[in-house]
Amino acid sequence: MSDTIFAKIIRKEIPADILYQDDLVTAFRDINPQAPSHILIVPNKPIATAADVTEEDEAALGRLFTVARKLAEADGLDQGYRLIVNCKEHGHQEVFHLHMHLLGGRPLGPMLASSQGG
Ligand code: DGP
Repeated sequence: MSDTIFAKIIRKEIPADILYQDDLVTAFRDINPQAPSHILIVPNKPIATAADVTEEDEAALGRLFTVARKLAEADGLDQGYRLIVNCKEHGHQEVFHLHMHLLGGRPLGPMLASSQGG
């Protein structure tokens, strides 16, 4: 797959507010925050979308959740938060390097806008 902006952030070739990095995942603040806390947690391996995951990715994908929990605690999100993974066009995915959004710091409302229907 082609390189993405997130691959460059993981390799520290372009700046980002990196909060956490280990052998499997990297976490950094979203450049266009939709809530007081808006963090992206990404596998270091460039998996394009949620539709491309395989069993060999399970360790990194599990790590997304434990890092999300730690970063939520660090940001004081004790009243709760939302974890989102957008997938391809209908999921409104913009960066094709799988990532988990961690959003919190205010009531986030229903998951989808009701006017968009089912
Ligand atoms: P998605 O629609 O799920 O693919 O979300 C992509 C997110 O990535 C979006 O919330 C904005 C964020 N983003 C895009 N480019 C950059 C960047 O260069 N730096 C950072 N920190 N975030 C970015």
